[in-house]
Amino acid sequence: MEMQMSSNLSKIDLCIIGKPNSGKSTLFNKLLKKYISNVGSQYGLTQNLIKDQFEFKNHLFTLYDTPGLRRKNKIYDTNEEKRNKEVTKLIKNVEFVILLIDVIENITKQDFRLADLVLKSQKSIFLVFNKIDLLDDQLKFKKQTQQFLEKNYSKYLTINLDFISAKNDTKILSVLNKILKNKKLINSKLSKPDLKNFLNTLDKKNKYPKIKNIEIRPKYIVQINKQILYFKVFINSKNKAPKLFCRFLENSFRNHFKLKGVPIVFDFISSKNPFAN
Ligand SMILES: Nc1nc2c(ncn2[C@@H]2O[C@H](COP(=O)(O)OP(=O)(O)OP(=O)(O)O)[C@@H](O)[C@H]2O)c(=O)[nH]1
Ligand SMILES: [Mg+2]
Repeated sequence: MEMQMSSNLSKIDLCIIGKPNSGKSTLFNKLLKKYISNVGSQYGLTQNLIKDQFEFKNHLFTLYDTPGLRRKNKIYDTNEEKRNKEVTKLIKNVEFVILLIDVIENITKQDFRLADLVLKSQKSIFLVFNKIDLLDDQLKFKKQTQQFLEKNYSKYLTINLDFISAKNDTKILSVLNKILKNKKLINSKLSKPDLKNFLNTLDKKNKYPKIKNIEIRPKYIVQINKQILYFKVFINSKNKAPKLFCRFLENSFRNHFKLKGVPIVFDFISSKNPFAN
């Protein structure tokens, strides 16, 4: 009977990654409401992947705690290298990743590297700043972080941002709720008229980036049925779509359809004969 009940739950795989000491095991235990993974101020405490399950709003979460990930040039130990590879492999097998960042250290190059790794695997990523209880002015920190990333991080529209205290159980549920919302977004099906309307809106704005004086335009977009949001974009050029254009299209698309914080794959397809209609 119990087996049957749990099979009705929708499943979500979630892993927590981040630098050593960012509070991964603390968050892991809080989400599971039991002390499973050892917590401590000692650097590199967690040495193995730890896995457990919990239920939240009709969903069965499989949660993973992972060893802290340091920069490659700080690793002298083959065991640590092996552990890193395990985490990299795990990222490819889950849907959602929480990248935990200690607010006192703030975001570093290593965090951006880890975020890139997750985004390359086309997973949904939550950049979660932890230990906000240690801040004098939490609101100011949030605003500054948001503004900084919006300005300086080209993947800003692809990520989700949160601020928590794992230790004090502050705002942890809000992260879970956002993950559930995110899952719904990932399953969006956009209709043909909606996609056409998007192209019309772009045409009206007429702000296509010019590359060597040539304006590249999307002619047609079609959604392909896949596990993730996947679109084929046909363009009016026989050459490969330039990066500038790809970024322009992706950002416009995310803003138009309010698809922030989810992975989207755009497959740009050049025309054999760009002048044919
Ligand atoms: N003030 C404060 N301390 C926290 C918070 N979360 C974790 N800590 C502390 O940070 C230290 C590291 O916590 P862990 O959960 O062991 O960190 P970890 O990321 O699992 O570390 P590794 O396993 O070494 O990678 C511990 O001393 C925790 O008590 C928090 O929200 N606020
Ligand atoms: Mg740990």
